[in-house]
Parts: sequence; C-alpha cells; structure tokens
Amino acid sequence: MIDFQSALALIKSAPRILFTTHARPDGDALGCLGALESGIHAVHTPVQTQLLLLTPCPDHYRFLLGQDPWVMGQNLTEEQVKTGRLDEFDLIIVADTAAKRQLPGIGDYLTARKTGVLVFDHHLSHDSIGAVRVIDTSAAAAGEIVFALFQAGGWPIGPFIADALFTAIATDTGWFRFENVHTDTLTIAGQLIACGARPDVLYRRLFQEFPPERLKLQARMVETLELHENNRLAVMHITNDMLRETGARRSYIENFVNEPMQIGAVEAVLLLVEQEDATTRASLRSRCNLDVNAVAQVFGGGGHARAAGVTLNEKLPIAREILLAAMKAALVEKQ
Ligand SMILES: [Mn+2]
Repeated sequence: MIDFQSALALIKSAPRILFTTHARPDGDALGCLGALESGIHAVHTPVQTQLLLLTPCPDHYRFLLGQDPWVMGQNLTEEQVKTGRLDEFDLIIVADTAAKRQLPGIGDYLTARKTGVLVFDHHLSHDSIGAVRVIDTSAAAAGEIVFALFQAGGWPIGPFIADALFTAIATDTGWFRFENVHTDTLTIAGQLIACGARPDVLYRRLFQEFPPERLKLQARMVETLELHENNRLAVMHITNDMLRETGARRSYIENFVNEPMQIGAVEAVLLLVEQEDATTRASLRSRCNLDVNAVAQVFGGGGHARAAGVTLNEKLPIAREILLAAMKAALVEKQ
C-alpha cells in the first residue's frame, strides 16, 4: 500500500499548482494531468491550476485535458524558467516521469527546486526530482497511482476523470494486452467504468479517428521492415521525407512500434525516427526477457524492461547500426 498522506498534505497546502509531464506526452501522461487538474478543483477550493506541456498535445488526446495547456516555447520560454517564472507556483506536480532527460526545459529547474515538487511515476529510471515522490514501478500506468491517490483522498471521480484515468491505464497497457496488466489493473478499469468511463467511445476516439495520412505513413514504415536473428528482431525506420511525402504528423508515430509483433517469431522491435534536427529517436520493445531499458540506458535513454526510448545524437543510418548491434547483442545474451 502506498502512503499518500504527504502527497495529499502537499496538495492541500498549495493555492497555485502547475502540472507537467514528459515530452511527447502519451495517453498515460495526459490522462493523469487531466484527471489530477480536474480532481483537485473538486476537493480543494480556491485553487489556481495550470497545465504545462513540454511538447504539444497530440490532437487525439486533447479531450483528456480540461483547460488549454501552456506549451514550452509557446507560452513559456526556457529563459523564463531559468529566471524563476515558475516560482509563483506553490506546487509543481510531475506525472509519469521523474527523469530529467524527459523534462527538457524544466529538468534542471525541477532538480534544483527542493520544495513544492510532487512526483507520481511508475518508471524504473529516475533522477532526484521531487520533494515528495510517489513511485510504484509495479503499476501498469501512472494512472493507477493517480487512481489510488483519488481513493486515498476520498476525491470524487466523475465521467471526465473516469475517462481520463481509463485512457491512461488502457493506453499504457496496449488496451490491456501487455504483460504489465495485473489484477488491480482490471479491477481499477472496472471501477472507472462504474464511475462513467466509456471504453467503446474512448477506443474509437483514440485509435479509429485518424486521417488517412497516418495509415499512409504506417505503410511507408512497414516497407522498411527488416528481420534479423531468425526473425526474432524487427527493425524499421521513419525519415523526415516520409513524414513530408505522406503529410502525416509526427505524433501519429506513437504505437507504430508494435506493428511487427503480429509476426509470431518477433521478440523485439527497434523503430528509428529521424528528428527535425537530424538526431534520431528510437523506440525499443521486447516481449522476451531482453531488457530494453538496460539497452536504452547505455545510450542515455530508458523506460521499462519491455518498452523504452532513447535519442541518439547521430544521423539515422548510424543510429540504426549502433542500436541494431546493441539489440542483437542483448538478444543473443539472453538466449
Ligand atoms: Mn506511463
């Protein structure tokens, strides 16, 4: 059982609260922010709240947020953060990460700030961010931890919050398909449905309302598929040209990495995505005992044992060779 008393006391004592999460926010990150921001208003008045995203909110997740978020570089600059702009907030709540590298623009500020930072996270790798940290690496999603906070505080969960937390948990578990699903995951999901979450509506909204450009980009990515190590390791890539030629948005790439898992022999996947600044972002997945968090950490990335990410300061072909070699070595090692 997690002790939420310090977290609840910290929230109660804060008249102005800022909520933030990792760059390239996913369903768990945004579901937690939406639920927390809305939930706090219901139990703790008057309170001023502000959401801050470090990269923009993907359109298909916008419904999870009750208010327009600030976006780093648009409503707030790194310079303003450095000169103390965020000191006006009594509390900064960070959800779904505690890793500095995932908090571009505010990581240093959060590390230096010794009071008024509260973290809810479920990742293996983290830095010393947060005066109060609620970290449970056994939770399938940060949304499970936030749900437990609502319960510990006796906070009401209406349909908006139920949808947000259901989305957080459902997206981080691949809609309840991944190994991280445990009994509590489904119990909590059931309780959220009882509070008004609508799984059918959410599924359609999250996965079946994309424009054609997304499928066109996916087709281009699938054309790059290569299989190594007796089909156990799948490698794919996406270039800036592919994004431009298909007209697809970068945010559509989320979840593409799982496509090769429909091949029975595939145990691990490496997806490389060329970035606008010509560096390379890689997503690593595993469904065997290969620990992709360990592989990613060698290059300054991280995540979970079965799902991790890393950015290499290399052009795509070089990054591909480096990470392919590392994945092959890890796969052979774990045989
Ligand atoms: Mn998460």
